[in-house]
Amino acid sequence: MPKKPKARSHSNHRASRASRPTTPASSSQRTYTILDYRLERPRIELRQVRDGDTVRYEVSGDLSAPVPPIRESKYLGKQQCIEIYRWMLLNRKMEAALENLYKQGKVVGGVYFGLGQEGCSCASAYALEPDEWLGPLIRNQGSLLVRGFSPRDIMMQYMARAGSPTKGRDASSHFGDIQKRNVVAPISTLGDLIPVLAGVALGARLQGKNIAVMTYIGDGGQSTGVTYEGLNFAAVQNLGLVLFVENNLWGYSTPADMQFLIEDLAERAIAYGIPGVIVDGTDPCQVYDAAHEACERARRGEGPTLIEAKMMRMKGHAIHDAAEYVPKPLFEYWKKRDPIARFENFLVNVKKWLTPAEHEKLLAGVDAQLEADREFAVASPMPTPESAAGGTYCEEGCHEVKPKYGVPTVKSRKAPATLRAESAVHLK
Ligand SMILES: Cc1ncc(C[n+]2csc(CCOP(=O)(O)OP(=O)(O)O)c2C)c(N)n1
Ligand SMILES: [Mg+2]
Repeated sequence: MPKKPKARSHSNHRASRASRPTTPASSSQRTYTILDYRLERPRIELRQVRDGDTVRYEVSGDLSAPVPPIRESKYLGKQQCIEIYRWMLLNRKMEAALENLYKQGKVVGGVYFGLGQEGCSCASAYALEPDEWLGPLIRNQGSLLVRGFSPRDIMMQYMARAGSPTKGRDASSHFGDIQKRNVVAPISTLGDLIPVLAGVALGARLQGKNIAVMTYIGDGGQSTGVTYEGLNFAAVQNLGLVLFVENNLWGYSTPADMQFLIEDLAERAIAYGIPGVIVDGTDPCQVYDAAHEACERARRGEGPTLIEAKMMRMKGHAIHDAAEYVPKPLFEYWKKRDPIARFENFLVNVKKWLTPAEHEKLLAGVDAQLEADREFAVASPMPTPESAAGGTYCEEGCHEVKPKYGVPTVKSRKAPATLRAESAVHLK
């Protein structure tokens, strides 16, 4: 029997708010708490400089700060860390293969990369249970791998092959799987995934189960109205939404410094009355720990969490963008904080969980898998012209939506007399 969600009274609900202020009786000042897992707080600023008609950015701050170590996880053991590392490698090497396929003219449309963000994508999705849900964005190809899509699925999708998840009818990242992998297809309109995922959590609750649902938004997309609406809805309904704000310092060519004035986007959690957490997005252990704690909170029916992951988009917005507007010293600073190189050092040299020989074997295994998938994808056929009118996401008959977690626990009821009277007034 699925566990029934705990009934909650209004007052319980208020008490569970994790970002409630503390106000000493003698003070008129309130303080709020934002958990910050980072071992380093970069102090770097960008300044826009105008030279006639051209605009460029200058960077200042402590660019020679020492690189922080990986923060040991409270929850992950040896095997799990190695698994996450493998997903990160597969993510990076798959994207390198996609770049080559693009240069060979085999990709239809553009290609998006998550270079520098692999630790965040992979370690966050790793915290979900198989029956929970993910709503990825363009930078989260690593999350897709963790949820069970293979590199060949993603390669075929970009090459618009008949065997791709959308059968060659969408050549970009708009694909998911609501039957097996519980992945909601990315929605390009930034922020729109948030209310959709909140709705998934609500649907599961109506079927008697509190689940964690995870989605992402960038530093730019976080300022959209629908982000506010979706997260606020999840907050007041105590829905198990885990929202990763991937602050990669750029939205297209606009630096984060020109998008918002607050220091940390996690601070916005305070306005929703939910916990806000900051992690170093280049440290998979920090990402996982924050994601795991947020998922556990979600499963207890305590509501959403906003996690800001700080990192850097190490390429342009997509393959067409050479990112020349990004100051070179900023790239150099973040290159030293490469998530894969640092996690490798952690596993091989610090923890000694992988011998150099085991590490080589792991790398060779990833390369072999990618080569086999690349060959399969390249050899796979394009869709036939006569199939063009078929469905992109589904075929006739697949619209039947069955409850996944149980029979809905809410039956249709007659509205209370007060509500009926109210709607009668509105309708006049
Ligand atoms: C509502 C909306 N506005 C604008 C766009 C166009 N757009 C696509 S990606 C992007 C930049 C997003 O930046 P950010 O949210 O920081 O994510 P990142 O690309 O850095 O991961 C914009 C403006 C969009 N897709 N949706
Ligand atoms: Mg961004």
